[in-house]
Amino acid sequence: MLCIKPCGETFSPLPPSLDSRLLSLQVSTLFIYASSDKMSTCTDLEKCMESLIEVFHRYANEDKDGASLSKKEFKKLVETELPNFLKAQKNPNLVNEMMKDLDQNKDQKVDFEEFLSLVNGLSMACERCYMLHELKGKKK
Ligand SMILES: [Ca+2]
Ligand SMILES: [Ca+2]
Repeated sequence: MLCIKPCGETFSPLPPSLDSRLLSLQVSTLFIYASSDKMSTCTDLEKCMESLIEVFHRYANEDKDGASLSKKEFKKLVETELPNFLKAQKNPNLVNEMMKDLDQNKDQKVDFEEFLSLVNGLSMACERCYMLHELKGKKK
């Protein structure tokens, strides 16, 4: 059973838009939760969050900088984790363009927050397809 576990002792700098005290409180709650024995009580959403964190770090940790994805790491993540999405695209330069779009602070790397905007965008697109599908199903 997957569950949120502590992922390290250091955290990347918090975006100024977030209340850092609130966030650290939430993080410590996650730590308490992970260290309890109730591993089987993880909800679907908690499992999703853990998967996002794990997938990101699986690729980000390939070089010395585990806090962000280099261009090479990002390419590998997209090719491995989003093969169907990639197959449906016809732009051979897509991965490079995605990276450029996501890299908000222009440091040539994709950090977790920037990675989340990819997940966010793709999830919203998928949800639209899901709704269309639902509507079609109801008309029948
Ligand atoms: Ca890295
Ligand atoms: Ca960046």
